[in-house]
Amino acid sequence: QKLERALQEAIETNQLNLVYQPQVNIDDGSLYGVEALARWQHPELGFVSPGEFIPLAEESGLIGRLTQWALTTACQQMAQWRANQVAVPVVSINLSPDNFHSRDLCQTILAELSAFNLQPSDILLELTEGVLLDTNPNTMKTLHEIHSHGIGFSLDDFGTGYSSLSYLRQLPIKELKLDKSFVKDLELSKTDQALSHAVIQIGQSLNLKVVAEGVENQAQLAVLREQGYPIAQGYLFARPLAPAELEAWLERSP
Ligand code: G
Ligand code: G
Ligand code: NA
Ligand code: MN
Repeated sequence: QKLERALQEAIETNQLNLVYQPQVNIDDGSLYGVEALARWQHPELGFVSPGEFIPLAEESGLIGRLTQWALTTACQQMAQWRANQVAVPVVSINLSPDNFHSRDLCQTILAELSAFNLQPSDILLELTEGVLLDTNPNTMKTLHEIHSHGIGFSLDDFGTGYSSLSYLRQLPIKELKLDKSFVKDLELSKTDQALSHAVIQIGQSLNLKVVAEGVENQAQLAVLREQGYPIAQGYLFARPLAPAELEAWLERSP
């Protein structure tokens, strides 16, 4: 309850910030895009992890405002990078299932793009299976409405939980993210190698971009490259970075 109040205040007073994790083209190491991830540094409580405050935002009905804040902040940052000729091709923003219950999610997103003079292709929206399992009638309608404006979706944490292949038929998805649990022991586990292979096959057959998450070492990257993965994200390349850190990272990268 106390934390809930604090989170509400954090959203209102801009106490949250976004960090951006690079996603790299495996071929040449160039930047494919970045994923925006929320961080919360509370003046007394210190660092509160998103694993704690995102579920809290979802349970307490604050997720609509948190997402609105994330959309504004990410779009503003993207516009600033564009103005300063910092080459960030696209920013991925995480959405929660409840965001699709709002009747004006699509309008909200279009308004942010317009306010910062961005194109629909400048952002990508990350969905989790929770969105797909949702039986709220507004969810599919909103998803297709957003898609009709040329905004793309990425399916996060692919391969975990209940994410099923039939979603790939129903949904306007352009990207899959292989969950990091499959990458963790990839260089050691024949089973995980078989599974990551199956996922890239699906992606290639359906013409989807496939991003491998949680890549931490060269051995994992070698397996992914061999299997034909085009894009990777993980500590091997960079942790999630503050904007100035990302700019410095870009100066050093190919
Ligand atoms: O950054 P980290 O990997 O610790 O994030 C933990 C979890 O919080 C991940 O599942 C991530 O998707 C989620 N998360 C981080 N930032 C946001 C956000 O802005 N919105 C939503 N909905 N989830 C987020
Ligand atoms: O649920 P989602 O996939 O959005 O969560 C991304 C989370 O993974 C973030 O909290 C981010 O900090 C974390 N992350 C990013 N790169 C790595 C990595 O290489 N290894 C591990 N273990 N976690 C990572
Ligand atoms: Na994500
Ligand atoms: Mn993920």
